[in-house]
Order: sequence, then C-alpha cells, then structure tokens
Amino acid sequence: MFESFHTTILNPGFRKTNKTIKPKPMKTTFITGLLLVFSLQLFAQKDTSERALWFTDARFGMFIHWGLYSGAEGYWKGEKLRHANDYAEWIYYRNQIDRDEYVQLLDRFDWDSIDPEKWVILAKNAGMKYMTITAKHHDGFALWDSQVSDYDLGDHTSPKRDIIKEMAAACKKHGIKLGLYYSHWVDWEHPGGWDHSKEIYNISAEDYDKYWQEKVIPQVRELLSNYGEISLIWFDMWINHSQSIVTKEQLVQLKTMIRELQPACLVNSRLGLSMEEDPDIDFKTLGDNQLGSKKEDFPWQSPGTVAHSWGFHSSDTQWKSTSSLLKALIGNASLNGNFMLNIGPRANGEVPFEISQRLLEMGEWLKVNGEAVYGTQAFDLKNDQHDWGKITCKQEGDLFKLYLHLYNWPLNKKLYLTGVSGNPEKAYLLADKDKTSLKFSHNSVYTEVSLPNDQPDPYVSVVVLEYKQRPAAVDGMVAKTVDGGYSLLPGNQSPKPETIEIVSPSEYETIPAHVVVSQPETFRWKIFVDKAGEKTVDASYSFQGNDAKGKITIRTAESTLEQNIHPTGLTVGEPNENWHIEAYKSHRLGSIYFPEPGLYEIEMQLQPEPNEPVNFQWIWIK
Ligand code: FHN
Repeated sequence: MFESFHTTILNPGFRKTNKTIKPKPMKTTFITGLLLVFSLQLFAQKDTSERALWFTDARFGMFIHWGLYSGAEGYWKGEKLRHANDYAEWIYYRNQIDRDEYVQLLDRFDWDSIDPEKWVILAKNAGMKYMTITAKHHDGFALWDSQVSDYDLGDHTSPKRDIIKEMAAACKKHGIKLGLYYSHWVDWEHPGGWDHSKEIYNISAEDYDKYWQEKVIPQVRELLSNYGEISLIWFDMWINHSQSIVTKEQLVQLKTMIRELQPACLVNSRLGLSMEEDPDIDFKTLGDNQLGSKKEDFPWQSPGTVAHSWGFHSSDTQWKSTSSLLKALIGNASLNGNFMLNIGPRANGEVPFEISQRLLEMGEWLKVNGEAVYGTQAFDLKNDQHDWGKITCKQEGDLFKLYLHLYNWPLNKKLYLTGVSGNPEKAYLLADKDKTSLKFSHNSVYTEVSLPNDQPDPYVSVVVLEYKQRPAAVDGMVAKTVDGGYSLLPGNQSPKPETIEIVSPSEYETIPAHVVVSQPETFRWKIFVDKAGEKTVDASYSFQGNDAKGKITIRTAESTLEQNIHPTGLTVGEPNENWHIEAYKSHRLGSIYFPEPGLYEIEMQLQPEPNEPVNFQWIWIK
C-alpha cells in the first residue's frame, strides 16, 4: 500500500495588476481516497517593472537589419562573404573592406522606392506591436543625420535622408512602438571602436574611452533626444563586460544617460550587464534564434530570423516555415517570453517575398487567435507537459481563460488536459466567432474536450477554456498523451528525486535519454486515470547481461507486476558503418486494473544484480 499522495497545486500565471497578491490559505481535499495538499502561490510574471508592462503584453515585435551591407547582398567584388556563417551584415569585417570604399555601397540604394512606412505597415499586418531597427550596426554607419559623426546617412545622401526620423513618424502614425538597435561595443569604422582584430593588435583603454565619449554617448543622446518616444534601445554585446574592453562604468554611464533622457525607454541585457548583475535592466535577450525552455517571471525575448542571415543575403535560402515561426512565438509566450522576428530588406527597401509572405500568414493567424498571445501569461505546468501543444492564460475581469494551442489536431478528435484542477464553465474554439460550446468533461485534475472533425485554422488551432474561478496547475502529473497513454520518464517523476542523472541522447540520438541504474532504485509517478479498466504496462531499457537477471517491479495501490530484467543485446546504429549501440527494447510487463477513475501513484523498483547495470528509458501505460 502507498502512503499519502501529496500534490502541490500551483496558482497559474494570471496577472491582473503588477501588485503583489497574497497567496490564499492552504486547503485540503480528498479525491478517490488520496490526500491532496493544495498550496497556493502566486506565479505571475511578477518581476516586470511598470515600464516593461507594454513589452510583456506585446509579445511579438519586428527586428530590422538594414544598412550599407544591404547593398552588398553578401558579396563584395564578386567574392562571397568570407565565413560559413553567412551573416551579410558582417561583410565589412569579414572581407576586410576599406572604410571609405564601403560607403560606395550607397550607390546601390534606390532612394525613391525606399519607404520605411512600408516596413511599419508590414509589421502591423503581421500582428507585431513594436519594431527595432539597426540605427547603427557593427559597421558604425548611422542611419540618421548624426551631428557627431560623418559616417552617417545625413552626410552621404542628397537630399538628406534620415531613416530613424522616417521610422519614428511612420510608427507614430500606425501605433507601433519604436525600438532602436545600437551597436555600442563593436564599431568597425571608428579607430577606437572594438573589432575582433584588436584581439591581436590590442587597443588602449584610453582610445576605447575616446570612442565611447565621442561617438557612443553623443549618438545615443541624439537618438533619444531628436525622435520622440523611443520605447526600447537594443544593445548587442554577447559577452559579459568582464571579458571585454568595455568597463562596467562605461555601461552604467550609458544606461544612466538613457534613464535621464527617456525614463520609460527599455534597455536589454545585451548592454553587457545581466539582469542578475543589474536589476535595473528591463529584459533579458536570449541568444540569436534561441527559444525559451522554461518559464521566467522577468521579461525576456528571443531575437529570431526568418532566413539565416540578419541582413539581406542574396544566396540565403534558409527560410523558416510559417508554422515554425508561429510556434516560436507561441512557445515563448507560453513561458512569459517575447519573440522579435527579423527581416532583412534589400537596398531598395523591398522586403523579400519569402519574408513578407510568412509575416502576413502569421498576421492572418493572429487576427483570429491573437487573443491567445497578446497580454497572456505562462500557465504553471511544465513546458513539455502535453504532447499536443502549449498553454497560455489570461484574466479578464472575473473570467479566467486558458488557451490551449493545438499544434496537431488529435486524430481521435479528443483533447486531453491533465494537471488543471477547476471545472471549466465553457469550452470553444477561438476561431469560432459564435463561441459555440464544445462538449467537455472534467474530473479532478483532468479535462477532456470533444473537438470537431476539422481543424479550423492553418498551423495551430486554439481551444479556450473559461473558468469562473482561477484554475490551478497541479504539479507533477504525467499527462495523458494524444494517443491515450502515459509516458513515465526518469524526468517526469513526482516527487522529483533530489538527484537524478539523466544521460542525454547520444550517437545522433540513436541512444535515447536514460538513467544508469547500478543498484536498487525506486521511481515514482502520478497519473490520472479517467476511466476504470485494465491497462498494459511496458518497460523500455537496455541490459547487456547474458541472461535474465535482477528484477523490475511495478506497483499501484491495487496491483503488482514483476519480471526479470531481460538481456537486450546490441543493434546497428548506422548501417554499414560497423557502429554498434546498446539496444533499448520494450518489454510487456503485464496489465494493471484501475478500479475507478482517479489519481494513481505508480511505483517502479529496479533491482539490478551487482555489477550488472540496467539503462532505464521509460514505462508506457495504456
Ligand atoms: O553580430 C550580431 C549580428 O550581426 C546580429 O545583429 C545579431 C542579432 O541578434 N546580433 C549579433 C550576434 O549576436
């Protein structure tokens, strides 16, 4: 028999205001004879400053890499950019271009057709709420009429063009927030700026400070003084200041000036100060194209590209699909994150068709389903809890909504939600303007929704569950999968073991994630069984002994299954390559009868013989 079954119920991430709300008192409930301890805590996106609230609500923004490099399109004097990582905006440095010759790329710009308002309209139609343009990238060339440098658009166009001014006007007209990218650390044109050749030739702190004081500080001052409201300033240093020539004092000087000039302007962590080091940083920027993997309570963002290169590159064909871009946005939103998607327009201002097509498709989807993205929060279930997709949530007055983003329409037209207590009032498809009720049932921590035959949206469809009371996330449940089983893994045990060493997949993932069990060990999981009945139990492992040895035992409150651990031998990892790997095989252990619907604890004991370890992969119950 098992002892009490303790489950922590976490409050989902609904945010109404950014005030701290006191947790409700503990409440105890009995379900099918098992004791549940409900402990409510607030898990909203609470570490968001007042000035960043618009940012966490916006979720989706446009990034624009456009500058002199856009005229090169990845080639200089007939030669392709000298790096396998073809970032077109790096051509100045990679191909060792002369500072003044590089400006001749402006000859390729068609100023009659360049119109930043078109980019703003595209962003709007794509459902983006803000834009960040490269005011100055690493090449040091300013896209505005800068008075502190002659390496700028004002000095090289006639009549003078000022792209930042044009962007600011267009953003204001269309209600889009404007952000500016400014490369502060790296500047290839200024003799005192940092370029990576200085790892060889060095540069004095005095020279670098000269660059800082005569270019960075006055240019950022110009940007924040002459163009109205700048909603964010996006710096781009991908190492910590301690590893670089920039000093913390210089970074703080810059940030202090920004706070004085525009107190509401957000500053990202790529300034070179992490949010841990300086809590005054407004949001964390992850790596390029790096998506979130866990819920955070502070604001964060992934910069992503539609293609591979950030600036336009004529031989770049690595277009990401609309579906993967949309899932990047939804996935990040489901973890309280933002997604800023980059476009690289050409030198005539044109946005490549492959980019605009994808953006407009995302915009179409957001027109119907934007409610499930904008202003939503993460819900406190594990990122990979359900195999059908992701969850976001929102509070509207007294109404609580869960948005279930279905990445794949279930073949049996049933949606299984495991780990949410609270009975929904209503279920409907977000694509259905009439909000026609979908049939659903709810029991304890399990909700099942009956879906129509056809998926209503392209890419992802959203089912809304409405609650009169805040639904709570139940920590540690193994969800029912789309095909009606339970996948019990070393990593989804409950309670979580204090230490567990999961060996990551290796050999091109032909060897799956597993744990090496060398002495008797117990594993525990929690599942919710929605119908009484018998279920089969399989175990997958690799065992390299010569004959059946040791024991694997599965127990529920009512039943026990026991079997020897069988040898699984080797298999061929890659045909014709003499590359042999341990075989992981599934073994039927038997069947277990679940006498009534309810929460069950499953316990597994693995008892290998001394010096004969078994590599355990999973238990499958169905
Ligand atoms: O070097 C830049 C690169 O050109 C591009 O601007 C990206 C955008 O996040 N940032 C740097 C690399 O991380």
